[in-house]
Amino acid sequence: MVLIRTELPGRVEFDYSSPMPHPTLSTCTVVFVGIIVAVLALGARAESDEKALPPVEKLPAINQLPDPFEIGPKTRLQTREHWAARRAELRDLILGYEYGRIPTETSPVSAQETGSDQDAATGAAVHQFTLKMGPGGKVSVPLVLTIPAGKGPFPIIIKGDLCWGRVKPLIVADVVKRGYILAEFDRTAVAPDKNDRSQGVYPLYPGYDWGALAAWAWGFSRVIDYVSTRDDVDRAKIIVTGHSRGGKAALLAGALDERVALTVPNGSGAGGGGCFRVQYPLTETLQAIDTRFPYWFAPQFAQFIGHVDQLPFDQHELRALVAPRALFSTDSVDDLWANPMGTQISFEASREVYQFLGVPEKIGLHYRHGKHEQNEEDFAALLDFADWQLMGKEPAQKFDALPYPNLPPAYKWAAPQSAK
Ligand code: GTR
Repeated sequence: MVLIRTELPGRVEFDYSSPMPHPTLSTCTVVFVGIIVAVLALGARAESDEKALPPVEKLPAINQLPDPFEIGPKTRLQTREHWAARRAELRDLILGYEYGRIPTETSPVSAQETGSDQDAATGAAVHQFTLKMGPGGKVSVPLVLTIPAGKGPFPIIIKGDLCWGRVKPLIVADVVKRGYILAEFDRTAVAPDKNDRSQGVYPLYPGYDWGALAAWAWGFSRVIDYVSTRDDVDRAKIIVTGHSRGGKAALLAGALDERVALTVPNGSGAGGGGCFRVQYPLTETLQAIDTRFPYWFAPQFAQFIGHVDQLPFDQHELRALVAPRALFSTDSVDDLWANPMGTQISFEASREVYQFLGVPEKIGLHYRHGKHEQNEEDFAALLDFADWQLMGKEPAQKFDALPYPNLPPAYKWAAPQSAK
């Protein structure tokens, strides 16, 4: 791949026009040397990255949802084989400006069982653990596994919102009856939900600019490290979910960790599944969220307050990082603060990437009425979508019904037709 210079970060990084050769014995050596050079270059890049991202005043205004296929002036991505490189660029851009950089983790995760029980209603086994994660196992994170009776391995739903209490018994019963393990962990033990970097994982990685959403996403990945070692878990069927700020974290986790088969943010809105550029009355703006919760994001995100048009990406491109893996968002039309309209638009825009990759059915959405919560109906929809996508069961409902069929368009582009 040839690196070429660009003024627009993230939009022209690689020369996508060069065909990718299929490796043969003779090209293997070249590929090996190439990998070494790339690894060294990546190291150098990690150090210079912070300087490499231009400040907001150097960024052009983009008055629509940015085109994820645009890789240079009048140049668009044409072939699927180049998506991986484009995805990596978008990931670096989104982490660099919005969530902050996340350390690569190599420390093992260990689990200490602290108690166990049996759920009388369902016969499910309930096990409590403390997970020890991070360098030296210094971060202790509570985890509760509810495991259906019977023979696994089972698909698993991981939710990070234990800080708000266990999922309601009715929902747990539905989850285990349908043959899924429920894994609930406390993301706030990974990083506190307040402006305090002296606790959780932060002190173990000085010099990283990540905010709480990125740290929570890191926590999801550490839970995956652990559950992947269990014989009762089907590693090909890992689902991450969460509500609101927990939904934003689940979406980021699913976007980054390719072990996740299905990502389900609920009511995630700003900084989650809804676009920053598409705002309706009473929805949470970039300014509102980054003023109240600056510690959820990287410090450099604040420069986009009042300059949202200069954000070189929008949340549909975070969603697109999940592709071609399954993505399903659940929301309420009454939950205006979580930007239900902007979430529909973000869904439609990110579906273009799924379309491009030939898997439009792998992205879905579900809207209900009612308050800001992840309730029985949201979980029932999650399970229906998961049954379809991961278990091959014909769905009883459709997952592409748009609650707002007449919203004005927010972007003029579409997936390139010639995708192959
Ligand atoms: C709100 C915040 C939202 C959402 C919500 C929640 O105060 O503005 O972005 O995260 O909290 O987590 O319940």
